Amino acid sequence: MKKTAASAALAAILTLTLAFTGCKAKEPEQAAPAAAEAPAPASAPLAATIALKYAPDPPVALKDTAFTINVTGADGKPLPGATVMLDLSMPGMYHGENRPVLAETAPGVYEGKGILTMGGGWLAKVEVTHECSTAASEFRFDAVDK
Ligand SMILES: [Cu+2]
Repeated sequence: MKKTAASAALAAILTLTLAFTGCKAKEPEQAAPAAAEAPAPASAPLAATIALKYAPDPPVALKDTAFTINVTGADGKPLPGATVMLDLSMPGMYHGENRPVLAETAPGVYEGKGILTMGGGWLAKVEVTHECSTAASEFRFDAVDK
């Protein structure tokens, strides 16, 4: 009887593990055989439109900038419940990792505050993951010194 209980617990753990790695479990099915092709994305592409806004516009270096990311699904409607990552960098210059924390403030609207540490050209990479599929967009903009 003791062994049965242990087996049941193990089964529960396995189920949980499968639930958490559900996205990865699908990868072998869709793995592309051709080696010469461009590197395959980590997961299936997501049909989504990503828009980025910032306030103030233009952003001011070393002051809070509010970032608003609107995600629209293939049906043209806001896409709620996605995981959105915003990565800020200056091309050709390393300023450390700069990924403002975002929260969904309305369906399909993801907002967060960040600080741009220098005036000049910035690159915002936005990655949206929804139900194991990912979409990414890049935006270039300038921050000004006060
Ligand atoms: Cu810089």
